[in-house]
Amino acid sequence: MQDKIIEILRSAHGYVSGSEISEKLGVSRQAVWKAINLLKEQGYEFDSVRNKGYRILRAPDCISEMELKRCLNTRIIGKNLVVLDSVGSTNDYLKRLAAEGAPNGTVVTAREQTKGKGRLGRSWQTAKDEGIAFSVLLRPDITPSEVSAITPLAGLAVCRAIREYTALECMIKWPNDIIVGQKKLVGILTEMSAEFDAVQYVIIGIGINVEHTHFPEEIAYKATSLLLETGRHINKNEFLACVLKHIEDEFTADNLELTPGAVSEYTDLCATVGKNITFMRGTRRVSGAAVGITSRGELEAMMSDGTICTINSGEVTVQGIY
Ligand code: BT5
Repeated sequence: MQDKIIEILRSAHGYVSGSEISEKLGVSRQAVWKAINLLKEQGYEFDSVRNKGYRILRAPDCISEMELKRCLNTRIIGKNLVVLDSVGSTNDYLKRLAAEGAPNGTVVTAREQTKGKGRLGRSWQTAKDEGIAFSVLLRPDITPSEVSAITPLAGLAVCRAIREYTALECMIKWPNDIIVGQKKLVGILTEMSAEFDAVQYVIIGIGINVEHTHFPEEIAYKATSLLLETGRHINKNEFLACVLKHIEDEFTADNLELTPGAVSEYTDLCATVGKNITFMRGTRRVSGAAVGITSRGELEAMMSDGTICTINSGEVTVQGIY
């Protein structure tokens, strides 16, 4: 009923009285009043005038199921949508749903994560309503060796969405960060469940810093947010819908390789390519120059002897970036 009330108020020019709403919905005025109070709790603000009725002043700033659904323009990604107030990790929550058979494209997002995860046991900080944290479930028909393209494809989609929505010239730090200048704006954590030679599902978890003006001391030197970079507040629901649309456009192809066009776009947006890097080769840390990206999303490095080495995972340190 709450979504219907919002629809009625949005399509009206001016105020709509409680009795008009209750008539339209076939419910009591008391029920309308209760629903309006619930909407207030979710962050909606109304102007209510005696003898005139209600008018929406403001939709919530925070991620809200109703607002996000209103903005969504996708066919698959987010059609099954779970919006939580608080969760340990959206990736872990979605893993449980995936095990219970949740469909391809299911999205879990939360206003707050209390145990947000980075890679290799590291943590991801998401204070309430400051960032956007969400996870997308994919059930692609691929083998585990093809999974390496997923994080770069997701990075490309998020980078495009940020550029389109905010005009910010963000770049990708291979394989899973989006940066502005030398600071991290977005982190991506891809996890998969595979059996023998088949991938059962993949979960792409994405954390975007949006409203932060301060970060905990240990990451303050290397973290940034959309607000810090643009000086502007954005509508989080509209922006997340835009990111999900770009993710859908990237992941609806059967083949999860980067097309030649995507390789060239990624290379242009990749802050790692063209830089000196160090990375682990077996048990040794070696250095080289990042020269390109393969169609599987791997990083190519030229070694001092002129040979090309392909890196598909692990820690890469880029000279000049955190
Ligand atoms: C990542 O790992 O960057 C992956 C982050 C993925 C977060 C999303 S949020 C939704 C979903 N649910 C989850 O539980 N996780 C995913 P990594 O490359 O390992 O980077 C982690 C490191 O980034 C930390 O050790 C910190 O140094 C730094 N860091 C933590 N929080 C940050 C933040 N908000 N902004 C910038 N840097 C941060």
